[in-house]
Amino acid sequence: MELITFGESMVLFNPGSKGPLRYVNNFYKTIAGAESNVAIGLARLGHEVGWFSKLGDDEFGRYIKATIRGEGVDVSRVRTDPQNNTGLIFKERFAHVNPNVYYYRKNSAAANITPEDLDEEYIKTAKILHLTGITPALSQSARETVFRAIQIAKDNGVLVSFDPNIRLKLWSVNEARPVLLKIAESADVIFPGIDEGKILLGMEKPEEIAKAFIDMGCKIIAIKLGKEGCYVANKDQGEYVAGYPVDEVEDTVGAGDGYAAGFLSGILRNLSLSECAQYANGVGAMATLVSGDMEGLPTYLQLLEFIGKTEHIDR
Ligand code: KDG
Repeated sequence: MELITFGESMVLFNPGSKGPLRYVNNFYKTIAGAESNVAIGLARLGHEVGWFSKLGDDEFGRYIKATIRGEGVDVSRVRTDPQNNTGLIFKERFAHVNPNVYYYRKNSAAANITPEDLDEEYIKTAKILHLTGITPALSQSARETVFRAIQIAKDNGVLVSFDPNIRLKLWSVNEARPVLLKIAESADVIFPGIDEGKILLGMEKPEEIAKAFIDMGCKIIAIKLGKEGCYVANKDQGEYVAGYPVDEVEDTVGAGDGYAAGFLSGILRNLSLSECAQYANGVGAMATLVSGDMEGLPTYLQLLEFIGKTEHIDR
């Protein structure tokens, strides 16, 4: 595998209309999950990727597994939990703000993941292990699983990639900060949003945030700046890379995962820091054009067309 990731995926009920959920009568069923979004993004870009989690022994769990498998992601290490349900998430859309999400995932099957659910041999085969800050927010055992996976990666020369993905509906800032900083210290590549830099480090300037993470031991820092693009740095250089403007944003949820998938594809293709950032900005922008957390993630050809590296032929 080029990349392995794990974390909770949920069945997402996406509303068929905007407005408060109590007035919404139609939903369509799809899937959500930061880590599976990244895995699907990379698979569409042509990479060999594995994702795993613990799913309930229920129809929703079977649906998630089949969907992710259908995207070409290896799901051979997914575990089933006969005792607990697959988590659910509802989205609520408004015209003027980012969508709200409502989680129904407390004590879900994925929250019951433990270090014993890790297949050490499998993780060892990867070039990159990708983690997010959502998993350690789920439960104490999920947190322990993240740290055990990091240990396996570190012992076997697997690059650790980390998206802090702070979710304040799952834990408080005071609970999250020390845990996420501890993971950041082990990360080789980190993808903080600019707001997350502020929450984690109390800093606002991308250059300062990048330096703080480099001083912690991170090798590549890619700071997401929304539609402005990103600031990327390593110990020798730092630069702003402009985003790709889009006319009609459909759904911002999942854009950060698209960004990570684009960047990691660049790393797997041995591209320069600025090329990785262009891929990341491109995939992140494309993810916002389609409703749903992963539906808008492009194929490699679609990405190259979008960022102007090849021509689009439509007929
Ligand atoms: O990054 C997008 C994810 O946040 C979304 O797909 C759902 O994983 C999810 C979460 O926990 O919020």
